Amino acid sequence: MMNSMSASSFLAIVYRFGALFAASACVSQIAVAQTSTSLQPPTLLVDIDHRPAVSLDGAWHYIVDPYRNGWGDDPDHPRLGGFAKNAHFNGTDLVEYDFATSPVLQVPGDWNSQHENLFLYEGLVWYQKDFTYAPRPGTRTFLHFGAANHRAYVFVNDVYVCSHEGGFTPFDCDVTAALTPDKNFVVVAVDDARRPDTVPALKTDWWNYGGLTRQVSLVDVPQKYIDDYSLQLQRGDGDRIEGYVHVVGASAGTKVSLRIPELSLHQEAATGDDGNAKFSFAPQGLIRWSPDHPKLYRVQMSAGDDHLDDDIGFRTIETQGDKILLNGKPIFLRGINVHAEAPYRGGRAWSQQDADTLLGWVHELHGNFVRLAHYPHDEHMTREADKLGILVWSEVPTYWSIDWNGAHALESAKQQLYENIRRDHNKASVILWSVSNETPKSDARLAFLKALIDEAHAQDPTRLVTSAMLTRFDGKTCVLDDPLGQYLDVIGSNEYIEWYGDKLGDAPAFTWKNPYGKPLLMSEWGGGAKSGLHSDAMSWYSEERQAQIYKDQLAMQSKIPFLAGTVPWVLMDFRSPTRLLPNIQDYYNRKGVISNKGIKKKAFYVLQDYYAKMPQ
Ligand code: GCB
Repeated sequence: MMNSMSASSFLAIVYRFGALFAASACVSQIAVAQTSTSLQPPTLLVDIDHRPAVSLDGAWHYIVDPYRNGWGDDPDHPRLGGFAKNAHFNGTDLVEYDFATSPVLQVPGDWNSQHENLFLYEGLVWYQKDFTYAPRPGTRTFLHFGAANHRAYVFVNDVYVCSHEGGFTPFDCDVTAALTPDKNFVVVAVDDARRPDTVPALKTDWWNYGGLTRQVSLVDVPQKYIDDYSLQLQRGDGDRIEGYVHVVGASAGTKVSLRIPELSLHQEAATGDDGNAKFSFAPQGLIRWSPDHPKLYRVQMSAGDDHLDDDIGFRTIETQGDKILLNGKPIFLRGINVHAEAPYRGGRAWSQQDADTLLGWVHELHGNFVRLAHYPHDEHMTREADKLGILVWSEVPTYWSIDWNGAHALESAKQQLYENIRRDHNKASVILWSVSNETPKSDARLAFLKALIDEAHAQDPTRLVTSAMLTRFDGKTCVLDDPLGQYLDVIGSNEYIEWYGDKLGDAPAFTWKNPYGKPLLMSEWGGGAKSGLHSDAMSWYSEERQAQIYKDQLAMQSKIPFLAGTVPWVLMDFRSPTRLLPNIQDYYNRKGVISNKGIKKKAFYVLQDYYAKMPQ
């Protein structure tokens, strides 16, 4: 368990800055950058939405900087100089940028779907916002980012405060020392240029939506504050809840109190040298969280001046042979894959409304499970899944080909996994951490992914670890023998029988072999259809062809005894730079059972009917 960024992550950030400066030919500044005391690695405060916050959402000025002029070469500035200074053109001095007279982007929001000329832009964009803020005396102030794709470098009042890499996880910069009472400004350089050493790397089948894609806010906490906690029901008999509350800045012996009023429970524990106060108790009359009854309890924590509430469900998840057990009983996961694509308006999904719409459709399908592909989605999704009783597969973007031998890629994947688990490890809905999707076999890949699996198990021993793997075909036999399977709790298998290869009608003849004897989730299958395109001839992209693939696949899958769940690809059509067919795809992957405009295709009803008839 890590309670703050590891030393190696910290070094990785310094290293990344070195690489960045070298790349931008500011080599003379590297030494200054590495020795500066202002470098603050970002932390991650859990449960941010239960803390009082001042929103910085709304209009931010932006400057598109394709040639990276803004990195600057300012000897007075220990870091990037240039645009972080927020200069104004006044007619007297030579200045070649000015945020105040530059256009605005809405935050949260990707830049690609806000301005037509940024639709295909990948690279560096500078964001700027003025704000007034008066922190409470004696507090620390964090600047919270729900996510920034892909790298962000943050300055407050021209002071460098933090950087972050990874486009889908939150981070919090300590800005206490940089703030001035009243008037302030923040500048964020966001860079979504794809690189071979990042995670994901150069090629994805989704749009590389750049920018400040999730909410931004200012959060005050006392000097000693709760940054993390974990409270989980232990596996086995009895309702024993175990966990910890971690307090930053606490001397050993600091008292932490925990209340669950609905259970008339009040516990106290003292922090150890590591800042953790450990809890273990067996409340009377606990109602377990489940899809049928997604019971959440208000949990109140306090340590010194800090108070934090959360709504937490308690359940167990484990495997027994090829079964997945929820609360000790086998469950079949009636799933669907979901991309973080905003219904109707398009662009990167982030809002409560997006979560309501996407998960509402899952309920309409009679589903009880979503795979949030292929990266951590906005926290609204997992909060809402907790409330609705929808189980979740949560993934990091170790997708297709990654720089398996590179230290940077591994460090970044580990960091994203760590942040994803830390953000959501009190969400009852999340049952599976996925470390990767469709990664081609090699020794280097196996070592890389094993390291991620080990990290996930160590950080969260209460949940299951999985991966969506490529399926090996031996004629019409599908063999689940990817060596990665030996380290996983649950096997995920992506197969596109009847779409990528094989003829329509072939699926029911396929049989499956499961040498590891672990539960199998059919983590992807399906086919494309353009909404409204109908044909009796089963022609490509017709709704009829897609519906037939669903029927054939479900016929095949219903005969697999070790199948623990199924997850067709995908709920809604989504933007992808690899889908170029005019008038059919138009930069959309059309494998949704719902169009990007919210229109349900025939396959939606095939799946809905199948799920409705299953034992619930
Ligand atoms: C896959 C990938 C997914 C793609 C999908 C497709 O196997 O995991 O990201 O979008 O196939 O549509 O081809």
